[in-house]
Amino acid sequence: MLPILQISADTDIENDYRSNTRDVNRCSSSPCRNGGQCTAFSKFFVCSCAQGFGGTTCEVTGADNQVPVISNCPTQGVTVTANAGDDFAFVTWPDLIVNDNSGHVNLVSSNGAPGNYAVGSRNVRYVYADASGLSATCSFVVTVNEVVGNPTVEVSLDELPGGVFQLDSYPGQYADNEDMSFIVRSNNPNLVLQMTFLVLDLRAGDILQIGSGSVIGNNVLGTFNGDRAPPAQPLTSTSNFAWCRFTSNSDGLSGTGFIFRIWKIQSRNVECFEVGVYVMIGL
Ligand SMILES: [Ca+2]
Ligand SMILES: [Ca+2]
Repeated sequence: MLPILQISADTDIENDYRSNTRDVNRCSSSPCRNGGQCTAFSKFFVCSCAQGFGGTTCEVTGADNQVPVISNCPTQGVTVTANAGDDFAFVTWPDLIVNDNSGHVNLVSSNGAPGNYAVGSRNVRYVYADASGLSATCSFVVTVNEVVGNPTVEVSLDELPGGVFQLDSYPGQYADNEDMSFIVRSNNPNLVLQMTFLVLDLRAGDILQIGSGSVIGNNVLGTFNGDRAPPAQPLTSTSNFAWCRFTSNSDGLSGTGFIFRIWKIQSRNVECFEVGVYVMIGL
């Protein structure tokens, strides 16, 4: 930490330039006391005082001339990616470690704290000061990035040749960081949809969710991952819409995904009216 520079009283630099400057070494009289380092200018000198000394000539003892030090400011910034579908994310950073030679620092101001932040970037700034008013600042940028997910794909079951719903990568393994949402509808509002698993091959943390209706995330009929066998009984929607959302994590572990068959039935009636095949393409 650099000591605070103390400037002598005669600091009229402009006049200094205008006058016929005599070649006088302003440090020749060793004006800086208590071990201070003198720097000479043509009409004044500057003392760089040793720790614990202050004043123009370092004559003041017991002075605090050391600014506080913040040792873990995240100057490179803090960046978080929001969960899929969210326009905010929880952002946190370590408690700042602030030290001062006096042993005491106070938080003067701050404009941020760990918590939820909206998508985008903003500056966060902390200012700490010691009892002498010497301050240290930690500023950094908090950034929340939005997941640019695939748009929800809505299809009519009538358009589907065969009723099989599967990842386009099947039988290969699905990729990391997938986030796909689909809505399947029957064009007949009097019919509901029934779904039966043919394959369920996911790894822990990779999740397939199936629900009733046309709002992704509402009226969940089942949530499946690698730890859970597919249900023996079909899943049945309560309207002519059903949705599914598949997300995979970033652990590099994947399976072949899933296949399920979708049927249109009359409500509370297991009679099959029609079967379609749907293969997810181009996601
Ligand atoms: Ca200090
Ligand atoms: Ca995985």
